[in-house]
Amino acid sequence: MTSKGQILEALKELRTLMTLEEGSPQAFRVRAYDNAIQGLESSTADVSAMSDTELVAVKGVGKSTAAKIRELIDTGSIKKLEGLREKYPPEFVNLTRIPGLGPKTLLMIRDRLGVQNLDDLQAALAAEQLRDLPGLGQKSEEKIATAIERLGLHGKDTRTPIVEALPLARSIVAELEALPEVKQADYCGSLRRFREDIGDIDILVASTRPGPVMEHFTTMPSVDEVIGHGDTKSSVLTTRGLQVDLRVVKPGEYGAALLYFTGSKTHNIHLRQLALDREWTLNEYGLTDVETDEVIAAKTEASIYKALGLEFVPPTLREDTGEVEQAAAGDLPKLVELSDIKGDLHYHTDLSGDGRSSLEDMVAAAAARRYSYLAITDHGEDLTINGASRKQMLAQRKEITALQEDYPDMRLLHGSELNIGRDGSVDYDLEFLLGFDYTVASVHSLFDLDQNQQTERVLQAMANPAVSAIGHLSGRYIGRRPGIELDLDAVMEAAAATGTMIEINGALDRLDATPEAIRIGVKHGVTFVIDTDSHHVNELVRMEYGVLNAQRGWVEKSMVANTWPTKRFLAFVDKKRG
Ligand code: DGT
Ligand code: CA
Ligand code: CA
Ligand code: ZN
Repeated sequence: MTSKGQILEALKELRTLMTLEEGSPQAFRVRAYDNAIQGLESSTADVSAMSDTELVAVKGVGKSTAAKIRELIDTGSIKKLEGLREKYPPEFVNLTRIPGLGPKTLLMIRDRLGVQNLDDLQAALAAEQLRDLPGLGQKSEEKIATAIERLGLHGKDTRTPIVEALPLARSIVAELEALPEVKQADYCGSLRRFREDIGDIDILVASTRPGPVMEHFTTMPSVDEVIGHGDTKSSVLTTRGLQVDLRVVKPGEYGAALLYFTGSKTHNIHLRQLALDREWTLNEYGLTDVETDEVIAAKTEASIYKALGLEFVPPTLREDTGEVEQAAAGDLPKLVELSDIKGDLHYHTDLSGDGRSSLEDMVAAAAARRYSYLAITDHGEDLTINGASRKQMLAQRKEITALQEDYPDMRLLHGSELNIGRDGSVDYDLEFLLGFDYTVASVHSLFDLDQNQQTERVLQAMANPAVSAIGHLSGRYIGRRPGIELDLDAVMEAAAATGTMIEINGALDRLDATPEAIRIGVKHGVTFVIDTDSHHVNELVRMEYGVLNAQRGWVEKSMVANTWPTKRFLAFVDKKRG
């Protein structure tokens, strides 16, 4: 059986490899895969059981993609995909993450210099070989070297951005859960802790019959190579070069195993110390009395924390940065949760050049989440191509006012996502800006300015009374574009002082502000807002990711403005506007 998750993984891989093959993400065939992926992601139908006609009827799926999906379902693989994998191995594909190395440039470098992987590329840089190639120069060499350094790509332990790992892990877990032998399955490790990048995926299964589970796991279509195969433990490498470890344990030991394999290692070591203090041992099988060999707790994580005299520590906090001490004192932060969220305040429609759903559809999608308020924030006029003119904004305001009548339970706010210029100025003029109900201002350009200049421009933007929040503070794309450099103490202090909210953007390839920045914000008493930055009705799910990232920054419900009732939220926004 081929699951929907497997189909989506295959299509995503095809999209990535076709970008190299065609030389551009804008190529017709690449966009065809993009459309198919988006169409399938928003369709609730069971793709794996569809006929060819039904497949083509899915929005975005063309004939040729439908044929490939059919081939995968019928034969377990796609010939085209296998050919592309041979041509572009994972370590080569990984190089596409480096800014400045587009597909065409990369292929030329491979062609001329035989560069196949990061080591080769660094050797070529060291030998100053890139500067002699067409379209490249000494400047490009420096830029590439800096990007490799700042993205932490060097070394053999390359990490995979969560945006690639999470869908794969969820798809594997869903598949394993469907096996009759499996009682429970979860991904654990750094992914469960919601780290932004992960070394490998760790999957845990509760079952009394590990054999068939192992068999299924090692023969999944996404498996390229089995690198370890035991009775209860296997490791595989996926076709995209990612390692996945599987461990099967007895149902009665599931909690202990989940705790152990979720980590972090330092959190585990701290817990084990607490166990030793009581003359107990803690390992992946349970919490045990050394003297009597009696098992004190093993079945659930909660029972183990309880026995150790600790509050339950959510996975997002398990990094041994003070959470064990606070759990012992009964003093863990009251973390924000998805169910606390009452609105979304960074939200695009197709009025933005990069928006892909209509105002009507976007508002309906928010209403389906039972939000109490929603700010529509299409791009301001300064963003070339994507921005909206004053005239367009005023027309949209009318539409929103009319639409409001259909949604008595959700307050619609008219906002805009402004662009922070080099000097910290933003789009339009103050009078026009104050005509909006709410704005979020973000950096969309000049990522290479130095720390002083970046800090100054963000401080200037926050001093603007019409700027309600700062969007995706660092501007990073995880593993692809390093964030801007900021004096975070200065920024967070000013955010608190001016009543400017700091956004926690839930886009899985951003997760921005970073947990480190957020924690500095918490220290300064900053008010946060958790947003999805949705450009399509599919993207509202990002709220869950934003909340998890907020938790990694130790954010409590009370610090998040969009957990507040409408009146209190609006009063906070209006206070800054004077
Ligand atoms: P990663 O894969 O580098 O993103 O990070 P993790 O945290 O997923 O680490 P991984 O995959 O090496 O191991 C998964 C979990 O297993 C880890 O978080 C804690 C546990 N673990 C692994 N090795 C040790 C160890 O030597 N001691 C203890 N106490 N726990 C370990
Ligand atoms: Ca791991
Ligand atoms: Ca592992
Ligand atoms: Zn946006």
